[in-house]
Amino acid sequence: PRTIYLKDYKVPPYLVDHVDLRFELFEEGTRVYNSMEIRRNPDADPGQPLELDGEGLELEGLTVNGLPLAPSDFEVTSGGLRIEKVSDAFTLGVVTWILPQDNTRLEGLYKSSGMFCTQCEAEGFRWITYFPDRPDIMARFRTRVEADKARYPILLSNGNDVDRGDLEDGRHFVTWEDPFPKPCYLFALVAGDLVEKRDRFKTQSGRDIDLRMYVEPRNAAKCDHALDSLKRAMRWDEQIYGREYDLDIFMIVAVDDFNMGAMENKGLNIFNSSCVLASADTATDAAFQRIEAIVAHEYFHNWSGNRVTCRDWFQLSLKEGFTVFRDSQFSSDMGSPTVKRIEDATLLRTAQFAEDSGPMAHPVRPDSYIEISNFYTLTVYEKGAEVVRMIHTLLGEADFRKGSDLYFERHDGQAVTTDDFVKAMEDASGRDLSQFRLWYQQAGTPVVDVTDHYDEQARTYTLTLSQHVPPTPGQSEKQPQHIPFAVGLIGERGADLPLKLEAGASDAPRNRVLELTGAEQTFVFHDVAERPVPSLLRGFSAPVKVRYPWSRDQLLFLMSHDSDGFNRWDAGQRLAVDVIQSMLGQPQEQTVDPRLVTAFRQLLSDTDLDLALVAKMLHLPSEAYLIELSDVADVQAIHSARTRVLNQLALELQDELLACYLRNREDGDYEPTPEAIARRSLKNTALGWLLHINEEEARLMALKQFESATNMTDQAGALRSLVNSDFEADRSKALDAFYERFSDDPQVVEQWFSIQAGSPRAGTLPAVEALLEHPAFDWKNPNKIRSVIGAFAGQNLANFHAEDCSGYRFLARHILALDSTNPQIAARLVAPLTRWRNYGEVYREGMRAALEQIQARPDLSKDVYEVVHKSLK
Ligand code: HT7
Ligand code: ZN
Repeated sequence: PRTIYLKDYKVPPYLVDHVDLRFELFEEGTRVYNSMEIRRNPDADPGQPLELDGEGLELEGLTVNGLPLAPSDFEVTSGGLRIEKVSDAFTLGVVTWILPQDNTRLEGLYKSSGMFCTQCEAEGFRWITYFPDRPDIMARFRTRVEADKARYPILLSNGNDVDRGDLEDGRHFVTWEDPFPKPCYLFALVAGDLVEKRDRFKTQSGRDIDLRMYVEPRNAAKCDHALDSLKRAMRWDEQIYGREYDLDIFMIVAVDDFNMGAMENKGLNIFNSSCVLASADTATDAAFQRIEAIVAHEYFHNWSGNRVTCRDWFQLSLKEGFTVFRDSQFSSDMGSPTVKRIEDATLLRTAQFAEDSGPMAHPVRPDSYIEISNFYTLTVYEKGAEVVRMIHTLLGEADFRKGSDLYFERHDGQAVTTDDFVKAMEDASGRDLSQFRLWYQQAGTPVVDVTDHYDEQARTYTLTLSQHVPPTPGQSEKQPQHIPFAVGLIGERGADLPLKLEAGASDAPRNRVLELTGAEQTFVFHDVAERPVPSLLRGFSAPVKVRYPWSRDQLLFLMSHDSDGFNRWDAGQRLAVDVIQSMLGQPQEQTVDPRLVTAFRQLLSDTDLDLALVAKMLHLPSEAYLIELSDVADVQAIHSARTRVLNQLALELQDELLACYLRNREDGDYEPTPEAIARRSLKNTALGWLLHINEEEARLMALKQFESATNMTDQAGALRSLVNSDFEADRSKALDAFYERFSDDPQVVEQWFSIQAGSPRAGTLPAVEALLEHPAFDWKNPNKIRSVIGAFAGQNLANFHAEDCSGYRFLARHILALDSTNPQIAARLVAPLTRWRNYGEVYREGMRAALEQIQARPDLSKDVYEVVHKSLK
């Protein structure tokens, strides 16, 4: 397969101003009529041939200005269509025949539960018709959809519906016109027998927007939360970014078969059902929060992505990093900012740091790719969002807003680069971000080493920060980056001390963002009356690893005194990591440091603390994070050490856990408010811990909660606790009852699958293999694959990394089977094998053998080839 390089970017030789599409949808196939108004690009070298992308298309007709082209005037190539000689401006007509009903890749036009739908990002439009499928071609689209009226009463596309009517043979049509020029990756079409839920939104300038949500009839009662979230997002984007919605209609559609979470098609967002449908009895708190965030994310793309789009796919983070940053600000404003920050940092430190130190490591703006779908990564999305967040920190709220206003105004209707984004931020603020740009160019997670010195005589406290960025594939030498490093100093009585960078300064802040730009820098704080404990990288102000020789006593002190909620949590995590790591390979009888027990006892008993923060602090670091922290991971040893710590804590704190459970049980109607979510989280964590040690009273409480729960968080919480306990009879009874009750709800069945496949106790390999044979499992549905195979390989690490390597062989076998039906999903499943070099020998060899087995298959898709090949290099 061919590698595409950023350095080879050239402006397109031809532009498309207008596209007229007509879809004739039939059961046996779809005919697509495509008429494009094309003209030569005055900025490109003249005399170039016209090249259009196309995959899996049957060409039925080709005309220029209405006249058929002779076969000798064009060539159908493996990836498209080439016309050697064309005039400066002309209309090209293309007719193609495609088979959406056989499309299992879920790219282009396909069928999901009887409805037609599309997914065109990144390169799906080429599976629909011949077209220059690149984001810097922005055209106006007019789309006429024709289909059988009884089967497909709802026919949708982007923009406004401008015409509709009946046709012969029980068919009908609707014509849609999108006034905004857009790249073809934002094109969408939906046809189906769907119910419509309507709502309205009045914009800040007083325009009325029609909000419409389309779902299968059985899901009609699951739309309210998404529509409410949408209205909150629309209001928030007006207030915080001054962005108003631009069309008269905004549509959301839910589909069951979808490769990712959702898609921001102009005016017609398409969602994976699991990321948009919710009701109290079927969706957990986590799902409610995820839906609010994803609905907002897709809506925010209307400006950050659609009105201003990417010049090429190397610039993906331009829209994704910025939009994730915007959605995280939104979630933070809707709930608890500290908790949101903890969640974002956990994801980054567990999974993005792993990506950044593995064979697929790439910069936020990659330099090359084989298959762009493989670059919808945590680095592009989450690290990209952190990069925007650091700009926000460096510029401050007001200048950041000036920068975003300038960016939207300057580039409205254009396809631009991450550099254009940074330039707008520089121009609006007057700051020089030249060194900062390295965050887009250098892969790898910077490591910041911190040393300190307190001079009692001089009353100075000196912090020395040094940084290095480890080598990554293709980048052996790195330069120092521009790192905003927020700090505080905490005095003996637990208060923040003033931070004076000059002696005698008055009104010193108690929180400061130090700007680390050199390889090593020293910061001296004056008038420091007592030896402080440093609070480093407050709020996780940069996506870096910090190394400082904290003592356990210092961590305990930070856990209870740091005014920065994030660092309070972080101190607890570091302490727990230290304790678990010290138990690796130790005998069973080895006891846990009593100071950790005392700290957790305090957390459980202190009723004045912020409940949401306590709920987070009670979570021990995950096995995945402990693996990421190891140079050579021994998964079984990590699993065993972590389990022993959990068991001992639970045994010692039984009374407090029980009291916490009882205190946080609430009656009344379900509400997904931050306070109620925190209570349920605390209660279910306490229950889980108690069942982990097979506590009989907790067993009865779990059974009662399972039987009487009025919401899915409590129902699934009780089920998960039972499944993770040794009460085998209760576990299988509860699993059967749960399935019986919810078997006709695909989203709940997916939870049922993942609770089992992700459980170290219930999800042994034979049990997981049995789930794949279950009648509700469907190899064509990515959610089902993720909920069984993804949950097993991603969460159930003790069983996946079985020392006989059976987990790896299982995964390799299914990746190979999926490669021919859905290469995007197959390639994503390779991820758990890619970091084989960081594991102990048994694991390492087994993972490598699995990768080699996959690599040996001839005709691998580009998707799987790229990940496997780079992993073995
Ligand atoms: N921008 C969307 C990306 C997406 C996608 C990419 C590749 C293959 C399938 C896909 N479905 C959606 C989603 C987003 O970030 O908002
Ligand atoms: Zn996005």
